[in-house]
Amino acid sequence: PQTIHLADYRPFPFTLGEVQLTFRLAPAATRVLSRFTLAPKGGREDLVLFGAHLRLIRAAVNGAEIRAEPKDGQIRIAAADLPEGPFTWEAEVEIDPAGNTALEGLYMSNGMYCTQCEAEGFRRITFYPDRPDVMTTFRVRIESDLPVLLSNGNPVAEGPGFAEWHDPWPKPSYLFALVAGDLRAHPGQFTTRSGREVALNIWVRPGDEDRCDWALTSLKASMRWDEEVYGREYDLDIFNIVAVDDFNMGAMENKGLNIFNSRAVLARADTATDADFMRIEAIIAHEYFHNWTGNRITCRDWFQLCLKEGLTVFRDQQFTGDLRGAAVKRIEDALTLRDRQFREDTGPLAHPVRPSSFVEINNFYTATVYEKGAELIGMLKRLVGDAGYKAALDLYFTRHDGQACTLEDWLKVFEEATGRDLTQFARWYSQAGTPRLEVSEAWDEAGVFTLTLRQSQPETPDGVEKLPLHIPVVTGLLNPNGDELAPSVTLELTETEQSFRFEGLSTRPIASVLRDFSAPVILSHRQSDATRAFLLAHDSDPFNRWEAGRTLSREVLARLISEGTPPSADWLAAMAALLRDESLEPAFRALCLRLPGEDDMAATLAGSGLVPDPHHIHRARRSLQTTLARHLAPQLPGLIRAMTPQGPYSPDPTSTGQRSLKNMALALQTRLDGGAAAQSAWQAADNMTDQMAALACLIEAGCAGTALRAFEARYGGDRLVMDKWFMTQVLCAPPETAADVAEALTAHPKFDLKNPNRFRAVFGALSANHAGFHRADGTGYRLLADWLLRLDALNPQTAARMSTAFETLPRYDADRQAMMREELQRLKAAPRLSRDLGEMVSRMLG
Ligand code: HT7
Ligand code: ZN
Repeated sequence: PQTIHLADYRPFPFTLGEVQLTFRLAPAATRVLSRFTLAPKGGREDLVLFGAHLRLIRAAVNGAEIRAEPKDGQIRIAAADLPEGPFTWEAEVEIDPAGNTALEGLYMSNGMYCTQCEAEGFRRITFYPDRPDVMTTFRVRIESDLPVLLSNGNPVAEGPGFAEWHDPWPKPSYLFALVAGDLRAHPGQFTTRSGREVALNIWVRPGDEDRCDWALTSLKASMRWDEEVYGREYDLDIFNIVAVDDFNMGAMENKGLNIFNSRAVLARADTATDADFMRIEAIIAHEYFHNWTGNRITCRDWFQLCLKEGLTVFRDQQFTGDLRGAAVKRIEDALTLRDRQFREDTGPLAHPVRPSSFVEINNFYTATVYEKGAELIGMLKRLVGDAGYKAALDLYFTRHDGQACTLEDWLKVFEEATGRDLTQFARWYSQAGTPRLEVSEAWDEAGVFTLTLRQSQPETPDGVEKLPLHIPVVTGLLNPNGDELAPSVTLELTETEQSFRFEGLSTRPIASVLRDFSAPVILSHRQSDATRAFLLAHDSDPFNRWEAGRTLSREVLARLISEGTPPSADWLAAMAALLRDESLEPAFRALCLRLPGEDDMAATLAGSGLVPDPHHIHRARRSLQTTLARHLAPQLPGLIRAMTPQGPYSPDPTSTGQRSLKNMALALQTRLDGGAAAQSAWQAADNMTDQMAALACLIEAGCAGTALRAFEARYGGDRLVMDKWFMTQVLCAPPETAADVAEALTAHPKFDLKNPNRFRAVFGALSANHAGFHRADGTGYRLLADWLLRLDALNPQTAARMSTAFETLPRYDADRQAMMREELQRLKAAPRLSRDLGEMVSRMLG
């Protein structure tokens, strides 16, 4: 397969006029008629139009039929065969939405037509310059007897069997969308700050109308927030959201017609958990925010993906922080970053935030592009300050509206708006790998405290030479009595090693470094347990307060794993004190109580040169939980009672935080009573959050048979809730049986290989069950590889994404590595392996 390189970028040599599309919908034989003008930008060049899985019926230039030969996914018409000036291109193609299981292009889901065009799905709809830097307006006619016919922009005409839409905003083809089906609207309305009346609709399948309220509330909150915080208004008369069951990712920001995985839209107290409600709120916001950061200003080419994704993730994180509390949000984001992005960055799939080559772009919708991309925006904001950030964003929106941009354009607006030189900062975009930041301290009795910061960059598979990065390190100093000595400062580390002096101090301070997780680095700062406990009790920076506790817990667990050392009384006392401290938000206390996960511990051990044993880690973590539970036993029942919100279910931040602390306490209690409290919680649960928490405890306690049967009987017909039923059984299964449970579930009549949510429920859970997936006999590896092969034949994108379960291969012992390699080799050798999965497997094999 061909590798695409950033360095090979060439502008498209023609300017496009408005695109006219007519769709004559039929499940297995939809006709698509396209028509647009092309004007050479100067010079004479071949015309290249991409197309895949299309049956060409007819093509014409300036009305005259031509013989076009599709070859290797494109039609090329030699410059000599084209008119000299502007000309019109027309084509008619036939496509098969019902047979499209890849869920890219136009496909069918439960009798409904829908599209997914990012990144290169439009070429499965018609021949087109399917690249993000070709922007134009679209006029669309849909012919079908289905009652609801939607496309981008504003509706312009409708009648029996047809509808017409016009999108006045120039857009690239990846933002095109079409939906047709028997759908019901949950309507709403929004008035923009300049007085534009916008009709809002959440479109769902009949029966799902009562699960749309939360999505609509979240949408309105997002629209208001973007006006207030970024000064960005919505720009059409209508905004439609459609829920689809079969979908490869979370959602898609098509102009004026967002298409969502139904799990990222539908929620009701009895079907969705707090985590679901929060995820929906964040994804609705994310897709809506793309209207400006992605749609009005898009990417020149797919190497610039983080330009829209990093920025939009940063914006949705800010939104959630404003709505739900910035401290807890920052901790959750750091946890996600470390779990997913650090994991990617330390393995064979490491790549820079702006990659320089790819085989299949769908493989680069990664934690690095999204989450690390967002961290880079956060660092920029920190370096230029809030006012500088605002000035830069205002300049970005005015200068680049309607354009397809690069990261150079983005950094330039920051340089011009703030006068800062970002040449060194730009290295963050091209250097893969998680930097390490070592901190050492010196104190001299003359009252000078010196912090020495040293950065190092790991080697990564691309072999790129690493240069020092520009790292903002927010730092505070505390007095031994716990008071702050001065406001936090941002130390700017630009050399490999730099020392920063703090003078005129009367006593040796306690340093709180990398506050608010001000850079995506691995911090190594040798501090005693007593110092960490002090910071856990006193740090005014909530992130570092949590981080001190986290580091303590990680070290306690690491010592238990590697030396069998039981936890110190100090750690147990610190945890108990924290739990009792009612001045702390419940959500924060729950986060502090959460022990590092098994995968996290495997990464920690591997990072210190040890070979992690998944079973040993599992046993040690369980035993630490039990010890902690015993120590906290007197507090647990009271906490479970006190943290049960009264009144009807609400996903507000306070109730959500209370439930998370309550269910954390329930999990600990289960370590002591074998599931008795969980049994009562299961009976009493009046919402899905509590139900799922109790069910997980019952499975872990080995007494969930009745509950699982009752759950299935009650929710058997509910797709999204049944995903939870599939997922939780595998996730919470003991390591010895997780793969068997997963395999048995694939024989369940409701297991559906064509539905990515269901596949992810079973196999995402298997790879997340760390010790279960890494079972010593290799059954976890084999089962996943078997099913990846089956899925790849239908849906390469999701198969490739799920294959990342193997990305941690280099961490483990020789036997496990050999077994993982064997499975990857087996995949690689499979006939008809997709380009998507093929690229991932090759990269993981190195
Ligand atoms: N921009 C979108 C990324 C995307 C996608 C979404 C759904 C299905 C397939 C997809 N391929 C790429 C989603 C986002 O980041 O908002
Ligand atoms: Zn996005």
